[in-house]
Amino acid sequence: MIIPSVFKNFICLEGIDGSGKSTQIAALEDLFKSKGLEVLKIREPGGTEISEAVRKILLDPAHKGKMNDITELLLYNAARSQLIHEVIKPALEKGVAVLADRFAYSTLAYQGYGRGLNIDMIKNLLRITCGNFFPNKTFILDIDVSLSRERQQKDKARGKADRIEQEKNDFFERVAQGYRTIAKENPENCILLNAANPPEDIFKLLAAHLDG
Ligand code: Z5A
Repeated sequence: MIIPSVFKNFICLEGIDGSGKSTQIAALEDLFKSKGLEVLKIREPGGTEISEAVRKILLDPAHKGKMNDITELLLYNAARSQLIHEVIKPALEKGVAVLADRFAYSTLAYQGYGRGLNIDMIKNLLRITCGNFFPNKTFILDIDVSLSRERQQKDKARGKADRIEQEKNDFFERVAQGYRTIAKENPENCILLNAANPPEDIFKLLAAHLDG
């Protein structure tokens, strides 16, 4: 674990694009609400005026081939820092459950394993960015790159691919493998789920882990 987690109801979903994070978060939101909990859904990068502005810079296809890897790393963390201080911290301190579509492990997977930046340097940066705020449980949706691509193509509602989505398959292979490594190295707070299964089956497993 990069940072010991303090808040029980801070849950994160991770995985490559199209692995089904949003689908599982919607089901998780229904479950939490049915238990009478107040729920806040967030997605990274984004969630505040400043973080959304940073998101635009990060994902703009016009910046393809121009953005330096360290610039990218710092921008993701700048967006995250703002989101933590403006939104996540006040919510958790009020007892609201926070459901995150991506958090710090995305940076380790994409900028660390995907781009090849130094893993220990990224972990140190994440400690600075996150302070005490780290998910209590992270569910990593594990999917083959080919299946994730298939799902994206079927998704007619999607517009033009963003800067990160335009990366080649070998980048996403490294990211997917990185997520498996993260799950293996952090068994106390990471659960790897097979995202090729039907959404209802994935959710049953996910919900069972919440009780444990
Ligand atoms: N990024 C980074 O590099 N570093 C960082 O620190 C952070 C992020 C925080 C943000 O993308 C990009 O930034 C992301 C990583 C990078 N880039 N990539 N690639 P985003 O926010 O725009 O989008 P996303 O998070 O990557 O993914 P998404 O499009 O929202 O996908 P998803 O939430 O994982 O999947 P979904 O929308 O739930 O499902 C996709 C489709 O599959 C949809 O049609 C579903 O109906 C279907 N689906 C879902 N589950 C299933 C199952 N189980 N079976 C069959 N079909 C399914």
